[in-house]
Amino acid sequence: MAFKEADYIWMDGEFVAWKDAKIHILSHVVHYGTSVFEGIRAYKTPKGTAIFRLPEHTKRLFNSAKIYRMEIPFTKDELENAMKEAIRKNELESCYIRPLVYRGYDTLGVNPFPCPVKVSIAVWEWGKYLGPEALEKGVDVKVSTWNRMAPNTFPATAKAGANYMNSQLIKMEAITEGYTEGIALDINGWVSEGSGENIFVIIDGIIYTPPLGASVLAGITRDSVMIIAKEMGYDVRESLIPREFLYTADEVFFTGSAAEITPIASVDKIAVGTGKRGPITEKLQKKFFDIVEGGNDPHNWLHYV
Ligand code: PPE
Repeated sequence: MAFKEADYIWMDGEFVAWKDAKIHILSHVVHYGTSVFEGIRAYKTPKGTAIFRLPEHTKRLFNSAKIYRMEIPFTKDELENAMKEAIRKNELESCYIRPLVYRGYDTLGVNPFPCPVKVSIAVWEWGKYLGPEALEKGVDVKVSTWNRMAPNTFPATAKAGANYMNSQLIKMEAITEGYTEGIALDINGWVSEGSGENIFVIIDGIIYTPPLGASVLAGITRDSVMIIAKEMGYDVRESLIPREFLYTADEVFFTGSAAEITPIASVDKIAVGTGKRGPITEKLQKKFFDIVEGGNDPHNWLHYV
């Protein structure tokens, strides 16, 4: 699944050709993982291309940078305009947007302060994250032998590149063993999240998701689904989730900008419910896509480019 390359990438205020979007091998980020980033989708709607919850993503990017003492040399407005411009410049109707803030080239050594803070924005067409049939059929997952990071080690609510080394361990183990994705427990053994998704569990009509204290990213899709579900009349609870609920739940699904709302068909080869997409998951998906693709947007979550 190689890139569907676009034409231009925005780097520090200018557009460069996709193939020329390069940095020096001794950039701080290459050696020490010194980056924070975002993942955002823009959808084709009846009224044109729109970016989903752009200010919320931009805010999270700036907060991630703040945690790592990186001063972004652009304003939020400038970056939001650059994201829109990148979509127009590449003439994309729908795409994924990847803003990246990183420490560049100056000197090596752990101390990052001498290295300049750089910013890039790439956009490209990205299909269904967990496979073309995942949204309808669901995915088979395993509980990872790897835990999510402990509190006060790697900050989980910062979307930092380095956190994704943990995600890669979870993902590689899952793939190697024939699963599509892994679910990590937190350091105390409670359900945390997927390698790149938040998780929801439905039991007797009540919708549960782990609290932010369970080493999860404060997902923007997670937040959107909680809002939508409450509006649809469901009882939505942030609650510690014991591992075994994954096996006995009626429905389990992932959320994420890339994964959208993806049902989970089985966990550790135990079928979730009937082993098919559950009815509440389907209703939430329908509502979500009615907003992002249908353009029926009561919350003003769509930002037209
Ligand atoms: N947890 C993790 C660890 C995570 O990476 C994501 C997004 C989420 C939860 C969901 O957050 P949100 O997108 O705000 O709803 N993962 C991004 C990167 C995936 C990748 O492979 O790269 C994404 O979905 O864009």
